[in-house]
Amino acid sequence: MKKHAIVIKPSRSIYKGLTTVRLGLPDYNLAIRQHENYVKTLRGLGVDVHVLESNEDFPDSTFIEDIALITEKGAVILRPGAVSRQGEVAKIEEYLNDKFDIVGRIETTGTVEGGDILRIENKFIIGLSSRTNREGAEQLKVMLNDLGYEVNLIDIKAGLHLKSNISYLGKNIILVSGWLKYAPEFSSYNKIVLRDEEGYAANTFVAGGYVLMPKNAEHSIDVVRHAKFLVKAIDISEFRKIDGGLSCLSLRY
Ligand code: CIR
Repeated sequence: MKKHAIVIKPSRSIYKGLTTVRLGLPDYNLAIRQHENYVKTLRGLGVDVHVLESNEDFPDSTFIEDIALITEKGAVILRPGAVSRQGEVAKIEEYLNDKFDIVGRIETTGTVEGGDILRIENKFIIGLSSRTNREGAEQLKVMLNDLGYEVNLIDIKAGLHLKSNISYLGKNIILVSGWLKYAPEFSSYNKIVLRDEEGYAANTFVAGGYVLMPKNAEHSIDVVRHAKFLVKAIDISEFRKIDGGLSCLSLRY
């Protein structure tokens, strides 16, 4: 089980974050409180969380998952497809350099965002999206294959990232919504399917034996509990306003 996480505090410019939804502008003070609660919740579940100071020049920099990938065999520095996010990498690279064996970097003109990298046991599935291009995905595939992991690529049919609509909960079970419930690439998994209106709740992860779920996704929480999982619900309303889900707020390893 992943026992460690790195997070970055939200920046004051969070209201300028990229978004595809019309839920209003995030409130900085509330985002800070929700972020503190996210950290507290993870710590309460036994995760050792390292909190990095905010990266004020970058409104989306709290979504640290998009910038790097950490595996038990080494880390990869990613290269976001969103041009406004590419400068986020320097600060994280500096931090990770000291702590991890950096096995590679996605080089221009390849792009990969962590939201498009789904890990299922020893397999990685990389989504080709508006943020992750084939060149970047192929670069990452070579690096991960060299480390001994299996890698498959999948075309994203809808949503910002692959993981916007899917998470792996363990024991061959995936949580899915939207187009992914029909994707043949996932036909061999047992599925917990969420309603499309709460599709964002499919972006999550397991920590300390609990599935983290967004607080206002009540139907989804019931569905996951019904499937015999323990659920910890937390409020991330301010991050949702700029397309952020539970997984993108931390880099877990
Ligand atoms: C962006 O558009 O890049 C941010 N506003 C949201 C990133 C969310 N990242 C993720 O789901 N992995």
